[in-house]
Amino acid sequence: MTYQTITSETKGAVTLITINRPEALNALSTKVLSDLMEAFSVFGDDDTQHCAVITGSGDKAFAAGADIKEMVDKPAADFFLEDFFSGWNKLTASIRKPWIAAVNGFALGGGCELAMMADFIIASENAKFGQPEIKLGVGPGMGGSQRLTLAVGKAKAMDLCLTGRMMDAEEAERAGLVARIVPHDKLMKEAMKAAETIATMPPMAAMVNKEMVEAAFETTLTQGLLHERRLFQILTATEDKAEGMKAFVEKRAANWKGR
Ligand code: CO8
Repeated sequence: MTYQTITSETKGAVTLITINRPEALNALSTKVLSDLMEAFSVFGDDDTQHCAVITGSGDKAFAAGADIKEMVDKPAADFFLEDFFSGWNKLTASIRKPWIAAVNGFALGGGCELAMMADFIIASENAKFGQPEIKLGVGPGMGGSQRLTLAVGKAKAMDLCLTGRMMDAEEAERAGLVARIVPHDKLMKEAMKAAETIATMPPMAAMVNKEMVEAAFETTLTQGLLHERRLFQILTATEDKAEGMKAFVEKRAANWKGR
């Protein structure tokens, strides 16, 4: 499959997706969204692929936001009638397998929002995060006001959204936005290593663990605990549960069936 604005390659059981518009700091145009939709659909349908990594091409940016040049002359009615940006919600909802954002530089506006859609973020020490949309006369449109607030709390989310300032990798990690910071030149190696580790896990259990954690953002503690317990109980019916526990007792490596 060839794409106009991204590349997608399989490396063993990991799919590496790279936003490839370095001349526009990987700005997220409508075409990037449709290419990502296609690439993630291929990833989801491929039984040999168990984790994905998304990053930005070049050394400077993961993605510097939604494509401002695409929005500058667009009438308000078109934003509404097209339900502009709603495709990003569909994209996120459609990805059932784990995926990691490897943030190599600017992750601003929609770029920060895309990174937050991933299951977790591994950041280069050069990464910079922000929601600077206020400086354009708008606000986050791809989930930033919600996901950032859930990730870092009201105080910092308000600070970032209202001042439009950027947060460096250290601050982002302290705030809980980023899972790990790695040296810039080791970013892809470390992100791929994390993805490869996930890809060695029993695939249904990986999908279910993702769903369990996601539920924490959607529901009450009582409902979430029940949801977790039921999912746990469903996993106990899998061949991989039988194999995983038997392999532990027999002190050998497990041989996953993926069901
Ligand atoms: N969209 C389009 N092009 C961009 C974008 C972008 N978001 N960001 C950078 N570019 C382009 C520049 O225009 C420039 O192109 P050219 O060479 O043709 O002039 C090229 O990338 C390089 O950028 P700079 O020269 O600006 O590079 P600098 O190193 O000087 O600055 C920055 C880097 C600080 C990242 C700067 O480019 C910048 O501030 N970018 C914009 C960041 C931003 O505001 N992002 C938020 C965008 S809006 C959004 O994401 C959600 C909007 C929600 C709207 C809701 C409506 C319903």
